[in-house]
Amino acid sequence: MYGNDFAPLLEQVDSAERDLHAASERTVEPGGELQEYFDAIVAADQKIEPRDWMPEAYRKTLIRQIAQHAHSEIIGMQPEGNWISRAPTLKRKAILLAKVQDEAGHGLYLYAAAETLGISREELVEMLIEGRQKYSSIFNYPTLTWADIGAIGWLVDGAAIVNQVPLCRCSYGPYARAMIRICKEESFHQRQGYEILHTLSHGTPAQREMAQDAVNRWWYPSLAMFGPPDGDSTHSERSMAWKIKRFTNDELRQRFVDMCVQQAGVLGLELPDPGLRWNDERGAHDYTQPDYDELMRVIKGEGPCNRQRMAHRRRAYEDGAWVREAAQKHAEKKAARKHAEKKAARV
Ligand code: FAQ
Repeated sequence: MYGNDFAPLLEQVDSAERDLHAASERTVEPGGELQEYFDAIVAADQKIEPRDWMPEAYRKTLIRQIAQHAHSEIIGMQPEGNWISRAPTLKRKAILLAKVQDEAGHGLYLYAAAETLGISREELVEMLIEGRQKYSSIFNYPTLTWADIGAIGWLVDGAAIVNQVPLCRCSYGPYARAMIRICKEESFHQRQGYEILHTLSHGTPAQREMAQDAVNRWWYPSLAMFGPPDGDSTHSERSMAWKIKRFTNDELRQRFVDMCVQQAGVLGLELPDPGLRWNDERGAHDYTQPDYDELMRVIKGEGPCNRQRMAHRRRAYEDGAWVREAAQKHAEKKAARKHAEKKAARV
């Protein structure tokens, strides 16, 4: 039922994990300048770790990308959370609840990975709330029907996996390790969305129509998730030289299109692109590009739901202030008690 493109993605994650272990057993001879050592580690496909020297621009790029990724996971809970109380069955509700909780977990791994670069979680959350850091454009579109939950799983999680499997080989150790764990979970997310759409597309004519409508609305925003075309991508060249990114935005977008065509066939749904066709010469599908002006407008805050998403996030942050204060006081009391016990044991 799933088509044949899911297993290879998971195999790639397993292979990245094996290579990560193997690389940690190879030694790179230290010596020379710090920059030379950094370059040698990256060239040898070993990992830069938090204790290692790294160029300031590398550190800043990682903070920007990992933070944007973490914020996306947390804001991404909103469009799906919208359907938890309206899921059609108890089973669907339990699955969706678990998925949304997984996204929260991904956000936490990623904030923790960013913190290893010398920035605190409080600073990162404040930067999001003040609009100084971004989150993925995709989460500024509304979820109008239950089929949108299927389309998010299939297309949005699908695009996320295609983008993130190569990040399992990122040169920064904490990010690469977080991505291995996240990708294993994301592959389930994609399957659950696919399964929702499969059920709807094989249901009543009204259900089928709902599934097709959702795919029509989510297709181009999902293509835009991969970022601007290579010619307009400001960070790709440098990020690829540092082996943070392993493929360009356009390469990954193409990979996603090729994967979806086969899976749409199994679903019996159409991808809403009259220009979509196999190109023998390129060994890939030709397709219509998403509207990149729309992408830029959404990134700048002009998407259909930007204001709503940010208002909700700010409110949640303010409402949670008492929990953070209570947890902080509890931690202080615990530390003081431990300190007193240690002191008493010494006398
Ligand atoms: N949205 O030079 P590039 C998920 C910005 S997680 C917003 O090409 P780069 C799981 C970019 O930041 C989805 N902004 O940038 C889930 C830069 O701005 P700046 C998130 C975008 O970094 C599923 C400028 O445009 N995934 O879905 C977007 O080399 C379901 C120039 O672009 C990640 O974050 C965009 N779509 O490449 C959760 C993966 N595209 O900072 C819940 C990690 C570009 O200069 C439910 N990130 N920009 O002002 C990446 O792989 C990269 O950061 C890219 C962008 C590929 C997104």
